[in-house]
Amino acid sequence: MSSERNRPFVYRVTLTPESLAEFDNHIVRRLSSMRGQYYDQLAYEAMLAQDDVILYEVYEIVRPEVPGELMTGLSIVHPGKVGDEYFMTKGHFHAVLETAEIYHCLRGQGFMLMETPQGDWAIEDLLPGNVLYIPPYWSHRSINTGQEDLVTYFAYPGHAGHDYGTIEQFGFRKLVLERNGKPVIVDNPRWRPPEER
Ligand code: PAN
Ligand code: ZN
Repeated sequence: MSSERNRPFVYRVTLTPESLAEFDNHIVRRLSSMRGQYYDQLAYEAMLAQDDVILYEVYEIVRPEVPGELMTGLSIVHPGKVGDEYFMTKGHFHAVLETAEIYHCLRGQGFMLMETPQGDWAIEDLLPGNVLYIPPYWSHRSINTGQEDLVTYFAYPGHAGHDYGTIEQFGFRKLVLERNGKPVIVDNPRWRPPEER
């Protein structure tokens, strides 16, 4: 395949088993890889004792990690909650902060939570048909608030890289929780402003 990939190529995002088999990488993130990330740690441990469920999956078309290339693929966050906090991705800054990303929502419903190193934050709807443009410097986490898979198509620069450490340590400034059957945005008690870190 790789030699063919120095020429234009097509792949599909139809989510059929055949189309998913066209991707180079399939990354599976389970509950056990998110220790410390959900605010209700008792709910987390109780759930993990039952089953190490799959929270989300990523299908990637791998390209050289250099400026000028694009990393593209599908992100699929499954429906569910840990306590009253919705299933979500780990979230990250790009290692090269000066790199943007686009997400095109194909299915499901949810949010993208975003934050800058200075602590500015934003949240946008992920709904079918929406294209979200994430400018350079904004970390991002997708959150599934619906009853079905939240499927997004992403594209970002080949050299962007991923920095998970800051988010692992402090989380995002906000949490998205379910209250009376609806998503609400609340402060994350674990978060600290940059000057206090
Ligand atoms: C996406 C994400 C994907 C999984 O490809 O990597 O949605 O989220 P985490 O990487 O936070 O686990 C992307 O934003 N790449 O840069
Ligand atoms: Zn990214």
